Amino acid sequence: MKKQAAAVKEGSGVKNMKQTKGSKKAIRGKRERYAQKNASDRSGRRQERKPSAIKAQHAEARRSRREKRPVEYTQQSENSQYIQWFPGHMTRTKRKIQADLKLVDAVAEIIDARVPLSSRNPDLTGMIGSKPRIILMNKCDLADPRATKQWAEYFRSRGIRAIELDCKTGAGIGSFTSAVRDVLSDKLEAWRAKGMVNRSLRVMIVGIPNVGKSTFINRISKTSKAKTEDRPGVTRGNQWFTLTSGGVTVELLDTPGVLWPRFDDQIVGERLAFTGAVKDDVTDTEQLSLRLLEYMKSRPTKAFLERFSLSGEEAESLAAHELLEVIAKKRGMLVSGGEADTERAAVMVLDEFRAAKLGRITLELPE
Ligand SMILES: Nc1nc2c(ncn2[C@@H]2O[C@H](COP(=O)(O)OP(=O)(O)OP(=O)(O)O)[C@@H](O)[C@H]2O)c(=O)[nH]1
Ligand SMILES: [Mg+2]
Repeated sequence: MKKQAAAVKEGSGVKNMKQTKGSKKAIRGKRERYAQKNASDRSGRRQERKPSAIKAQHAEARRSRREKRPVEYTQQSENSQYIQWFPGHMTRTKRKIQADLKLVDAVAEIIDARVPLSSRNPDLTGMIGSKPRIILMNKCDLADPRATKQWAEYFRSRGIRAIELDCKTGAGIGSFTSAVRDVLSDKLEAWRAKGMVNRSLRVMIVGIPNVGKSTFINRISKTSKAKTEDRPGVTRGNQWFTLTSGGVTVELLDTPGVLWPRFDDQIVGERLAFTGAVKDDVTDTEQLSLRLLEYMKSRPTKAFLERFSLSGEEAESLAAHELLEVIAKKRGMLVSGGEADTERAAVMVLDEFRAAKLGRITLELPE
C-alpha cells in the first residue's frame, strides 16, 4: 500500500508498477519528450505556443497537402542513357575553325536559348581565345521569355555582348551589325587612324549543330544559299557570305556545328538531345522521351497537360512509362492488339517539345 502511494505521488501511477523493464525505457523517452516540449526559456518562463502559431502551422500543412509539390527531376534515373556524338567530321571542323580564325575579326557564337549553358561548346571557348566575340541567343521563340531575360542579364553582367534572336521571324537580327561594330570598336578606330576606311568586317559563325547558324546567315544576308534542315550535321564545310548593312560590308563564315568528345555531365548531353543538337540515331528515342516526360511531370506546363488531355494529378502520379502509354492511347497510337505504340508516341513527344507545342520551355536557369 505504501509502495502504491509513493508511485502515485511520483505521478507515474499504479500502471507504472506493472511495467516491464523494456517499457520503463519507453516511459523515460516519453518523459524526455514531455520535458522538451515544456522547456523553459532563459527567463525561466515556460514557452507557450500561441494559438495563432498553431493555426498557421495547420494551415501550412493543409496548403502543402493541397499543393502536391512537384517531384524533382533528378540527374539520373533508370531511363537515363549515356549520350555521346562526336563523329570524325567534327574533329576536321575544329581544325578548320582553328585555321580560319586568323581570317576573321570577330566570332559570333550561336547558342540555343532553351539551353544557354549546355549549348556552349567548351572547346570553342578555348579555341577562340581573346578574339572579340558576341553571343547570339537563338530560338528565343521556343524558350521561356522570362528565362531568356535572366540569361541576357547573366551574360551582360559578365561583360559578354549577347543578343536575343529569333531567326524564324527575324527578331533581334537588326542588332547584329551594331553589336559587331561595338566589340570591334578598338580595331575600327585603329583602321580609321591608318586611313583604312570601308574595310569589310569578317565574322565567323560558330556553334553546336542545329542551333540555327545557317538559318541566321540566310536571314541576315537575305539569301537561301546556306543549306538548312531540322537535323544536326547539315553544313559540312566553311562557306563565306556577304551582306551590307548601314553602309558596312560584313562577311560571314558559316561553319559546321561542333560538339565535344565527351559530356562531363550527362545531363548536358541529355538536354542537347532533347533540343535536337545530338543526332537522334545515336540515342534510344523511347528512353530519351521517358526522361523528357520525367522532366515535364515535375514541371507540367498548361500546354503539356492540355495537349495530351492530362490532369495535373494524372501527370504527377503516373510513372513516365505509364504516362507515355496513356499519351499514346489518347492520341490513338496503337499497335495490333490494342497496345499502346510507345515508340511512335516517344517520337511525337520529342517533336512536340522541340516545336514548343508543350510550352516555351527553358531547361536551365542561371544560378
Ligand atoms: N523555331 C526556330 N527555329 C529555328 C530558328 N533558327 C533556326 N531554326 C530551325 O532550326 C533548324 C536548324 O537550322 P540550321 O540553320 O540548319 O542549323 P545549323 O546550326 O546551321 O545546323 P548544322 O549545320 O547542322 O550545324 C532548322 O529547321 C531551322 O528552321 C529559330 O530562331 N526559331
Ligand atoms: Mg548549318
